[in-house]
Amino acid sequence: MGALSTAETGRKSLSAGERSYLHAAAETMPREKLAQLQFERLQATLANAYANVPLVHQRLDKVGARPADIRSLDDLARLPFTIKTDLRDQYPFGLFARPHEQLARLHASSGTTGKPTVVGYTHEDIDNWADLMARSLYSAGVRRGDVVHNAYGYGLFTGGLGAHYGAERLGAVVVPVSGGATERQVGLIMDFKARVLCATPSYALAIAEVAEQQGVDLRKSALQIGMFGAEPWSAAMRHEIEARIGLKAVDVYGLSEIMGPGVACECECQDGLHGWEDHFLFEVIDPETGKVLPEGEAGELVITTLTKQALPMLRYRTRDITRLTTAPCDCGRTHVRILRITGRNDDMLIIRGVNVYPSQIEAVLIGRPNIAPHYQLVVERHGILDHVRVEVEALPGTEPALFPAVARDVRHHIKSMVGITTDVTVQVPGTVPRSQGKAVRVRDLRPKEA
Ligand code: DLL
Repeated sequence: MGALSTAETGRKSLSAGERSYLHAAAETMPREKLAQLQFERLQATLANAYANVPLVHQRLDKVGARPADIRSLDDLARLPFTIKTDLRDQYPFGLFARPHEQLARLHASSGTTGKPTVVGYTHEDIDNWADLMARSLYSAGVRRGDVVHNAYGYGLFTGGLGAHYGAERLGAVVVPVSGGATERQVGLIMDFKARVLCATPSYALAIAEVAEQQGVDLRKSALQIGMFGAEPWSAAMRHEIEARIGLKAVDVYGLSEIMGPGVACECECQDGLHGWEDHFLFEVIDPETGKVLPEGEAGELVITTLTKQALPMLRYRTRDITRLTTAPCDCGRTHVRILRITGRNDDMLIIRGVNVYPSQIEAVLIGRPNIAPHYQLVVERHGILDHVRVEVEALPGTEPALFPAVARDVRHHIKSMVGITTDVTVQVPGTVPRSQGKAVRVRDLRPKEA
């Protein structure tokens, strides 16, 4: 699973006495006991969804998998998948299993194409979410009394409020800055002595850049832990951020359809993200055939919620590509680990037959001489073939006369490491738009299918 060496991370391996958990009984539960708990909770979830969500009722009837027919976790594969368009088709509240009187909150995706995806929570759902995000923060090393600078966007996006409630639940001190006004963020991080930075990896990098421009050395700040997620990021990006800010960058995963941030998170071992199995069931399927893949094989992550009341999700196809392992983790947690998410199915580019995720190109760009870690991929159609142009920035101070040679070097390395031919344009610093949340990595200029 590509564990980081202790030399790279600066950590020593854990002794038994150093292992610590927020919810020890739940996090270290023997796997057989965990499976039993999951099955009980799955039955309750099925009963809830079957009784209260007409679409689920119809679908389970149709395939002959009513709640009573599901007798063990092995029967999970008999349940139909839920997909993103189900939420859109049932806009806004069609998949909700609770009336408004029992709801506490709604969140929604921005919905750049078509209708947004709306998700809802009861008070108990919000409570569980706070617990799981607190658990995630704790497993990453965050503790009571830590100042948590929360630069995830507040609002309909689940990042801001999700991290906020989790940090408060843990007993940390939250600074609810949200994204934007980056100069001010740098000042607040320094003045309030934040130990923890919550942000998308691309926004963390934007903060680092602005700090450098202001002459502020974040490596000398109190920051020690970054809780980064909400978008794919490469291992190279992790090292870049760690070097520029001087903290340990921790990967946290989640999605609004399932809950929000805190569905899975790295522990101090940083060898995959523990998916919190007392609240979710994780499967990996072949995205083409829908067949469940054996542990360790790469495919699409599918998640079933086990405790969600307002929006129970059965076998939700996340479109995120990863692998699972239940091999013991040095931290002593027994919960499954998902490997770093390489990318989303929807973001995959097929360039002359080669499947490519933006994060693979990112991994090549970061660390190449004279290149800054700011890039966009422009996809165009040339005749019948798709073509990628990589727009990347030169490091500040690089002579413009060198740009063509730098572009040739990058092009060569993308070809040899990713296997695709690209055009590379090296641009002056500051030309690639900086993100304040999820970075836009791909500009797709291909004609839309009629
Ligand atoms: O991004 C929730 C979140 C907020 C997670 C803050 C982590 C931190 P959505 O906006 O619904 O929810 O987007 C979910 O973002 O399906 C993945 O494609 C991607 N994603 C989330 N976390 C990671 C991660 C939030 N750690 C979608 N690595 C997911 C890679 C991630 N991709």
